[in-house]
Amino acid sequence: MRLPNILVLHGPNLNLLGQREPGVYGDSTLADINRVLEDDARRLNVRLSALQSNHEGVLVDKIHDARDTHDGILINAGAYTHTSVALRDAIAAVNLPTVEVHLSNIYRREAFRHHSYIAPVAIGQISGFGPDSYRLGLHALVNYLQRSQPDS
Ligand code: CA2
Repeated sequence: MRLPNILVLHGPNLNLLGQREPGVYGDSTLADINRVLEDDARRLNVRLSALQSNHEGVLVDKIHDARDTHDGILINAGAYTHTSVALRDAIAAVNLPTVEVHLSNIYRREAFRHHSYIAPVAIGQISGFGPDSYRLGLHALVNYLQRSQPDS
């Protein structure tokens, strides 16, 4: 039986985490977040690969490729959350269980951040817990996969 394989996607500007605006996004770097997720993945007995891109098309291509290689997607689409029909269509097209996460609570922020194009095609959304949003999202996604594919 092969282990479930999770794709973690980080969208634009998240490469700057820990280097700018610690008041909004905290002081963890993206490498810190990926390291914690990799530790959690080992404990949860799943495989995990992570990618950050500032380019919408790169993220779309990665989602398409995931159709044949991955079982679920954990995504912080960054600002593309609020703008990208292309990312939403890609997630809908591959039909992989997807959890949307945000470091900040997008509903406590500017009105333009309150709408997500991703949310309607995600199985759920976690927002506002800093790096723990990713960890909670990973646990939720793995639980979902175990419930839907109990023998894998
Ligand atoms: O809270 C989140 O995780 C967001 O997805 C972060 C996005 C923002 O556009 C969303 O509304 C909510 C922005 C990521 C930018 O990351 C930075 C990190 C350090 C310095 C500047 C930006």
